Amino acid sequence: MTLTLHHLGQSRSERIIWLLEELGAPYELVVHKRDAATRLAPAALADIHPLGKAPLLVLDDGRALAETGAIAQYLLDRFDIANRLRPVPQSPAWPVYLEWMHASEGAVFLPFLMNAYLRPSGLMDSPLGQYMAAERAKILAHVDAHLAAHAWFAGETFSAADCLMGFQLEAADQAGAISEDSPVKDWLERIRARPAHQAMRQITAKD
Ligand SMILES: N[C@@H](CCC(=O)N[C@@H](CS)C(=O)NCC(=O)O)C(=O)O
Repeated sequence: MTLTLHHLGQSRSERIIWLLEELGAPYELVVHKRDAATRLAPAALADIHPLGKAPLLVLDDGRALAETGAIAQYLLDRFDIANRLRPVPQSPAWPVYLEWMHASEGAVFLPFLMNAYLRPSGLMDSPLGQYMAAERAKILAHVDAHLAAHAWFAGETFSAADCLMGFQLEAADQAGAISEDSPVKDWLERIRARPAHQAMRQITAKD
């Protein structure tokens, strides 16, 4: 039995496809379509894991693993023994890497995700909408300052932290939220030049 990744179209689970491609790990892919009206995941995902969200990684023994961060750590511990995609623990880059790995689904994700709920509800100018806009600006300033000083999220070397930050920043770029003089533009160009990112884009083009 091999690993099976359950991916939801146009979702954050594309980061795990990219990571699997970077690792060169063997996997089978199952693509699920969002409901056209609600944009929610189909019931098929809830048959695999109670939360019914993507990504889900079904392991060799049939256990379904949820949570992007946990899946990334599982894959790295299993397929990145040589630490190609993460700094060595105890190196100065290690805590920097850890912070961005967790920020990607933590502080960074929510203010961008809230756009998807607040905009259709006409709540962008509400107190919550204004709070989330201020949070997004703070996060983008933090990301800008980091990428102005370092080539990659973990420092001077590409790592899995770049994969985990990719979805949010590509979405922000698509929404026109990244200014032309932001170092994020250059980082986006460099991630898009990576063969594994291009392989992921070929797969997700059908989403
Ligand atoms: N914290 C989870 C979040 C998973 C999640 O919310 N996935 C979204 C994809 S962007 C989803 O499946 N949404 C569809 C739904 O909730 O029905 C993770 O890191 O994987």
